[in-house]
Amino acid sequence: MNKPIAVNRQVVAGRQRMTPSEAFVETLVAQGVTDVFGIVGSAYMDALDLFPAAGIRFVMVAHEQGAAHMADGYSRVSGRHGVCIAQNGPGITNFVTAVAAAYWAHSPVVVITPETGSMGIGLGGFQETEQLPIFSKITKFQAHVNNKARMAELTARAFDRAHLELGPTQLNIPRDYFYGEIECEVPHPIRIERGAGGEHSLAQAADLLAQAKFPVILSGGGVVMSDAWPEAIALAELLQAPVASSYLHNDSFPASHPLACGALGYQGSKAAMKLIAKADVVLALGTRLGPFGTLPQHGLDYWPKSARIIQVDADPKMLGLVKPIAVGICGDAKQAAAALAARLKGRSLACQANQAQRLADVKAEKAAWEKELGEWTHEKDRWSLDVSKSSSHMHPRQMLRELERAMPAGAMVSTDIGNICSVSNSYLRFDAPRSMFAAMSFGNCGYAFPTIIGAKLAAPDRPAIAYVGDGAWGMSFGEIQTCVRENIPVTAVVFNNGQWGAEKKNHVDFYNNRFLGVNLEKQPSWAAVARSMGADGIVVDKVSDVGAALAAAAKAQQQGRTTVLEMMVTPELGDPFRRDALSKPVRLLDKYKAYV
Ligand SMILES: Cc1ncc(C[n+]2csc(CCOP(=O)(O)OP(=O)(O)O)c2C)c(N)n1
Ligand SMILES: [Mg+2]
Repeated sequence: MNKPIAVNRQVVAGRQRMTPSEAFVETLVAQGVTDVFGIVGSAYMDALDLFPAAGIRFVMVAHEQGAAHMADGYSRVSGRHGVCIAQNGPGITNFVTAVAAAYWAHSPVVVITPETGSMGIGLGGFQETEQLPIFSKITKFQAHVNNKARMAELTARAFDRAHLELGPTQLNIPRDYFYGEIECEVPHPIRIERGAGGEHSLAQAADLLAQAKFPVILSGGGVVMSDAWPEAIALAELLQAPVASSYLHNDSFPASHPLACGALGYQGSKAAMKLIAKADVVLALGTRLGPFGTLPQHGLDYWPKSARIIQVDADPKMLGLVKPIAVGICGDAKQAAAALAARLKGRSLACQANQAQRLADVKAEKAAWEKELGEWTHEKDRWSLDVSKSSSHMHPRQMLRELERAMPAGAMVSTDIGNICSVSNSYLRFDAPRSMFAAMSFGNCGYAFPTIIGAKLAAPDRPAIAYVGDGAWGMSFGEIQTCVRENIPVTAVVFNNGQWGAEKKNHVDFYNNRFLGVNLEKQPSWAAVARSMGADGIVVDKVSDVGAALAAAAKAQQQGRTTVLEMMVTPELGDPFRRDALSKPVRLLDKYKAYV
C-alpha cells in the first residue's frame, strides 16, 4: 500500500550534501517541471522514486515515441518544457522519431536518456547502445553527465538550453551515476530575454515597409511561440497588410481578422497564395521559410520571386537560409513586430495610397476561396470519381467542413500526416494561438494522437482533438491506454478510408494504379477497439451526424471520457504531397518494361 505523500516543491537552497538522484529531481523542480512522460525503467528508478514527493507527476505511456510526442504537445501549448524519460537502450531508441519531429517544431523538449552504467560502457552488456550519436542531429544541445558530482549543473543546462536554442535537448546519464553522495548547489534557471533585433536592421526593415506598395506579412511559428498575436495584429493593421500564415501554423494569426488570408503551403489557402504573389515586400515574421511550406500548390507558383523579403527569426542561422532576403532581423517576433510598428507609426507609408484597392483585393480573394471551398464537395480527378461512385461513405471534404463548423470554442487540433489530414489544412481556422499541432516538416505518421494527449495535460480546460488517418492510427492507437489510465480525456477523429491514402495517390498519379502495400485490408473496427480499451467508440457514416458526434465527444472530455470517432469516408484522394519530388517511372531493363 502506498502511503499518502507530502509534496514539497521548495528547492533546497545553497550547497548541500545529497545523492545525485536528489540533485537531479531538485533540479527538475527548480526548472518548474510538474509532469514527465515515460515508461518505467530500472535505469532511473532511484530518481523516479522521489517524483511524487517532489510534486512531479509521472505520466505512464504505452510507447516511448508517444512519451516524446506528448512532451512536444505539452511544450507547444504551455511554452514550458516538455520532459520525457525512459529505460536505457531500447526505451531511448524508441524516442528517436518523436524527438526529430520536436526538433523541426522547435519545441523545448528535454529528453532524459539514462544509459548503460559507466563501468559497463563498450562491453555489450544489457540494453546498450551509444545514445549520444543517435540524437546528435535532432537535438540542439547534448549534456552527458561525465561525473555524478555534475548532475545538477548538467541537468539545469539541458533545461536552460532547450529554451535558449529553441528545440529539444538531451540529458544523458550513466545509470550508476544516480547513486552515491555528492555536494552541490541546485542552479537557478537561466532565462534569456530576447530582443527585437539590431537597430540597423530594424531601421532598414522599417524603411522597406514604409516604401512598400503591397506589403504582405507571413506569420509563422515564432509568432505563436513568442505570444506575439497582439503585436502582429497591430503591425498588420498599421500597414493594412494582408497576413498569410506559414505552413501548418494556421494558429499564427486570428482567422476571423479581416486581414487574415489563411495558410500557405500544401492544401493551403488560395487567397493567401494569390495575395502574397502580389507582394513587393514580404515581412516573414517568426518563420524560417521552410522549403516545403512555399512549394507551388493548386497549380499556383505563388512565391513572389522579385519581392524584397524581411525575415525575422530568433535563430540567426535561419536568416536567408532558404530564400534570399533583403533584411534579416535576428530577434523575437513579438519584440520585432512592436519595434517595427513603433518605427512606422506617424510615418507616411506608400501603402496608404492604394489601401482601399488592397483591402478590396483581400476581401475578393477570400470570398472567392471560400466559395470555391464551399463548392468543392469532393475530389474531381477521374480515379477519385470512380472509387467514390461505388462507395456509400462520406466524401472527406464534406466531413471536414462539418468538423470545421462544429469545432468547439478554444479547441486545440493536432493533425497527422496523410491525405485527409492534409486536406483538412483548408478547413482549420483558429481564433486563439497555440491551437494547431501538426507534424510539421518531419512529417511522421503517428504524430497527432500522442501530441494532443500531451497538449491536453498542459491545457485541461481546452477541447483536444486529433485528426488521424487510419494507417497512422494503427501506429498510435495504443496511447488510448494512456488517456484512460492517466485520465487525460481527448477526442481522436480517425479517417477510415481503408488505405495508406497519401501514398496510394502516388500510385494513381505516377504508377498507373499499381497498388502495393497501400490497402489496409482486414482492419478491425476502430470504434470497437476503442471501447474494448475503455474509451468511447462511435462510427460516423453520415455527414449530417458529424457535427453532433464532435460536439458529444467534446462534452465527453469534460466528463473525463476519451472518444474515438471513426469516420467512414470514401477512398477518394486530394492532391499529392510530393508532386515536386516524383516523376513518371523510366525502365531500361526488358523485364521491367511493363512497369511504366
Ligand atoms: C512514420 C511514417 N511512415 C511512413 C510515412 C509515409 N507516409 C506518408 S503519408 C502515408 C499514408 C497515411 O495514411 P493514413 O494515415 O491512412 O492517412 P490517409 O492518407 O489515408 O488519409 C504514409 C505511409 C510517413 N510519413 N511516416
Ligand atoms: Mg487512410
